[in-house]
Amino acid sequence: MATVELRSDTFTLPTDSMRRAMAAAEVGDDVWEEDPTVNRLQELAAKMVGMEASLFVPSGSMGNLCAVLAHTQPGDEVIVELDSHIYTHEVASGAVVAGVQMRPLDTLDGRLDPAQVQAAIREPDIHNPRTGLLCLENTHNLKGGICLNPRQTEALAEVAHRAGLPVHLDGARIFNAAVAQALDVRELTGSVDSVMFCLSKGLSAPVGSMLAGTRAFVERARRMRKMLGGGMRQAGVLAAAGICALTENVERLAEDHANALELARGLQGLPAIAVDLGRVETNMVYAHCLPPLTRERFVALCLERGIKVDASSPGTVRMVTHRNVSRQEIAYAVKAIGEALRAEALAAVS
Ligand code: TLP
Repeated sequence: MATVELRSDTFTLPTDSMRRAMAAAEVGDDVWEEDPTVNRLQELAAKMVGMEASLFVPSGSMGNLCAVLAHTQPGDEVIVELDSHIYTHEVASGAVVAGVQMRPLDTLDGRLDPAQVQAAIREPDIHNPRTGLLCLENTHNLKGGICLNPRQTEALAEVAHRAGLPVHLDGARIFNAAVAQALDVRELTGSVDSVMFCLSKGLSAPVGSMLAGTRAFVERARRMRKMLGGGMRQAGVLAAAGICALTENVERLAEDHANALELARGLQGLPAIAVDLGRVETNMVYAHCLPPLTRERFVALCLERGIKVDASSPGTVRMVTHRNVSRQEIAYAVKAIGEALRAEALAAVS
């Protein structure tokens, strides 16, 4: 039985052109900043997001941590959204490694409100931690791949900047946000001080993320990357795939978004799950399991039919579309999941 891999866009496999570029890559020692392919990727990435410079990092998590380290002092407070990846899925690295305290703010859909951020900025007082950074996430993973638009990003950045705070954007899927809104990505990054984005998700590179900002910020982040053990040597073989990711695979993200909508439409209205079509803005579909259907049972029903879904959040199941899931596989998943849930519903009443 063929597998339909919907657990994450991190499962994308490198393209043929990436493999060719990797084999042919010119390389050097990147800790010495002498890998020409890494340097080319860093220049390209910085230009694409409208920043002075960028740094190739092994993962999105390391990129976010380097940003937190480079922007803050130990004891600072960092304003984050309650369900943000930085707060929930990075093993408390900000607390452990950067020595910062996270200040999580709850939202309905992942979009922080400027007034809420304003209210969370600490007054200078001997008792208070110093607010040191605002982190945003676009697209917002746990809230369903929801996008911030340029106006929302600017309004949030303005509140932070007025208080002298830098803004870091976890833009792991910032190109999904740009493509979904038919924008140049710079419209989403122009008002923030640093942005991390992943090459290894929908863009299909095997490894790596970029952290971009001012030249001075990137130099601080480079030291932090070295401290964390992320200084790589002949990393040009990986950077070559990253260049393909950015030059060949951005526009096609629209196909993933169309597939996610198709999947959500097909699952909507099935017994025992709830899918909010209004939240399907990019490449993710979250299905809430309604009792008596449990998340574990839903995952098992899918797996019996060769469909792999992600059950890492309580009560919900995540399905992510990407380059290695075709429209035919989406049609198969809709049909197979529909049949399974209808059979379950029938069994429950008989
Ligand atoms: N997200 C992964 C898992 O860690 C949940 C996924 O499968 O979606 N920011 C955001 C918004 C992310 O979604 C991720 C990865 C990261 C940062 C971290 O990137 P990596 O996995 O490269 O460390």
